[in-house]
Amino acid sequence: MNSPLDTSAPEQISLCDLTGSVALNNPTSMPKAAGFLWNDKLLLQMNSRGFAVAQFMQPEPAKYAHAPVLEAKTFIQPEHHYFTHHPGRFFYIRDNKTGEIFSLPYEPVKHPEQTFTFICHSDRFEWHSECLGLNVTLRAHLTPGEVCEFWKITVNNVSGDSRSISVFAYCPVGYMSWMNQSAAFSDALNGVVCHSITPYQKVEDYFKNKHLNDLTYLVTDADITGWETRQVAFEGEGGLHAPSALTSAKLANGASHYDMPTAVLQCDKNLAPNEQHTLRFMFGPAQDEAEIARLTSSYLADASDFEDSLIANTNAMDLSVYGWQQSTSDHQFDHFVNHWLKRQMHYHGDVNRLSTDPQTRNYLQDAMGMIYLKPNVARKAFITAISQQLISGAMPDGILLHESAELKYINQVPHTDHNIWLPVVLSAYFSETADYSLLDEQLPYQDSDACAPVKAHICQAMDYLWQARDERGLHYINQGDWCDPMNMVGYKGKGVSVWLTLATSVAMSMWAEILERTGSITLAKQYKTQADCCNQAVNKHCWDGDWFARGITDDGNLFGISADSEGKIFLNPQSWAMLANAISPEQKAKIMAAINEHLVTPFGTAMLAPAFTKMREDIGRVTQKFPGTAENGSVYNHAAAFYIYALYQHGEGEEAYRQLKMMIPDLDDAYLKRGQLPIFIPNYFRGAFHQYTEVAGRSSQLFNTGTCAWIARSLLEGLFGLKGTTSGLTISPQLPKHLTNIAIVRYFRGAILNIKIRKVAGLEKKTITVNGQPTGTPGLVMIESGNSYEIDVAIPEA
Ligand code: CEZ
Repeated sequence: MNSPLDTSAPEQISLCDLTGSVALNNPTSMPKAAGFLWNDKLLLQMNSRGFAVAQFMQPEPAKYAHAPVLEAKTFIQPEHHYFTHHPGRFFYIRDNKTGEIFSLPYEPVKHPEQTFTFICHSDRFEWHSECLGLNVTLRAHLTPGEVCEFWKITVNNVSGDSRSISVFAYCPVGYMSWMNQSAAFSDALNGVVCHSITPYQKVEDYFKNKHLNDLTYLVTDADITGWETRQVAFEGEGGLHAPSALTSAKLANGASHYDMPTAVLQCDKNLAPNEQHTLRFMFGPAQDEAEIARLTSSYLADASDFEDSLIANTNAMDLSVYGWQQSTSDHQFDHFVNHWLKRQMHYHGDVNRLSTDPQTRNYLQDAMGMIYLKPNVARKAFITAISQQLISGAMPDGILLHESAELKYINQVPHTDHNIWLPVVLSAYFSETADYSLLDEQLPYQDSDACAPVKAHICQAMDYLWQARDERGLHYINQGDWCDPMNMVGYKGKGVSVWLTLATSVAMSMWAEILERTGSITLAKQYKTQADCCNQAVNKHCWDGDWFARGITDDGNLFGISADSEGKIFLNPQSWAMLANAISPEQKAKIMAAINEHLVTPFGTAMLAPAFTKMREDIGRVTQKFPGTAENGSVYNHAAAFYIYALYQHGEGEEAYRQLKMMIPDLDDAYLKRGQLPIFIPNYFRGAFHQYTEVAGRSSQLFNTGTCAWIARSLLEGLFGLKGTTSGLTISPQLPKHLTNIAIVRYFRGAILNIKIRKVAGLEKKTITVNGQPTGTPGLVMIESGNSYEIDVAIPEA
């Protein structure tokens, strides 16, 4: 490992320079700490101790290793609970002379004397452990295009004596199906194959299911001395930390006939002092044995093919020449942004959270992150989404990404905000690319034969928002807006959302600006006037004295106000009032003070406070979530990111940076409380700081979140102040006091910009030179594709 980047980190965690990797050196200090790998068909979340959550696409998300009970089919859960029989990838090592065992990663044996390091690299997981005189390295990776996990274990005899050892690769497969499940060893494949039939009852499902990948395999290149495929026989009376099967010299080679399947392979080896032995395994789902045979011959016949599959993954995960690389005096922050933030943005835009019907708002905001990395991918996503608009102007609740995909779960609940995201994300797209030709693309509708240019589609989306307001000019909420579980504010058809009214205003202003830039002056004026009307309506009906209310219920009650004992203040209406420019300077000061007083916690800014402790039937199921989790008053990072962006829009760079650092903090002991490695921004940290102080700050461990695209936008447009114009870029950085010098390499419209921003004492106004020459218009730099530019920006120190 490289030298640690920062010594202020708690000793359990270390960052490695250049590689971007993060190491955890203790299996008990953050027991749920996890990382994730993905390709376009498969996602593998591994926690440091060996538990796994894996999903693959066929094309709907499915599992190939199951928990003992059939799980509800829904999004990957926050704060995942693990239990001994939870799916995992485990390797028992046995000293055949003494019978002693230990296991990697750490579960199930949890040997008290074993050393432990878990390293998350962007392309692989690695564990290092020493126990019983054996030094073991375990590695896992995926490779592009294959639905398969690649595991490699190397055991090195460091004891000084000759040793006889057995390695048992154990991948619990779990309860596959109540209709049909079995498992057996296959000589031809050199591994275990578990068979199942996905349960169904409707005859039409037979024809759909017969193409599913119902096999789960564990195959190896090693010489096998034994195997077991019955979970109960393997575990016996000993329990997973001391399986009965490991008390015999050789596994019983049992076949499972409707017993709960498992996959255990035994490999024996005599090791001379300092001799090491490497074994390779592949684990995953398949449709048939021919598919498994293809995988083994492609990757297990020759060790170099196995290594090449890792190189392919390393290359696929390398984002260094996309977007930007930053270098400031805040090394930990740079490290996170350059490696992990971009990776998480890429994950969202790449695989759409492993869904075939992403929620429209998620799909569009995830594509917003892609604008900065691969703008063509974002463009395609916008075209896909807009082509599914309804002729009424409404955007659907979810975007279908596959011909057989259907709107499921939350996408069957009518939400009212989807239209607003179009101009919001397009404004970022045009700033980044100036590709206004997108506006002229002729696109269809979901429910009509008509076709219209994108520009007309967006106007229709705005007009639809405009007519969905009540007599006061406030936007109806129906069964939810951005906040999914706020499902009972307006289900009777009257309730309105303050946030959505303000978001409508933001969308219309952003759209007006785009129209103005492309010469549609009259239309631009119309939408600008409509935005102002929204702002006036909110100010007239929903200002509570120190902040804005969150909405008005079906029964006409304002909520999210000082008179409420729970859910007094919500963050989103405040940030979006700032974004909508719906506030006076006095209101802004009041809002920021109220947020500081009621919502800021040591772990970030909560989404609402105090968290609800009982159901409010006029607000909805958000009030039933456990106080301080998810939308019920956690530090819901997506909402906190809106606030950060709003602060930058208002020139509040100092406070914006403080907020950013609460979300992406330096490594200090509070990390142990958060319980998460600094390799992604989680969906939330527990809030309800005053109500449940002891668990406040705990990470959801969930890496699905709209946050990252907004953090990227905040950094680029806000902190660095680099915003594209039709012909180039404006430069208006907002550096906090303690950052005096920053350097950014920015990949922008085919050019490479090497930008240095420095504060100069005594300087009166910003000066910019490009390749040594002062710029004509202050702050504006012209850019041509294919060129590279040295841009020096001097700003006053104040
Ligand atoms: O899902 C997210 C949605 O994917 O919640 C956000 C919303 O804007 C995103 O589009 C805020 O509500 O159904 C539930 O109760 C879930 O809690 C979801 O609301 C939530 C989860 O965080 C899953 O990511």
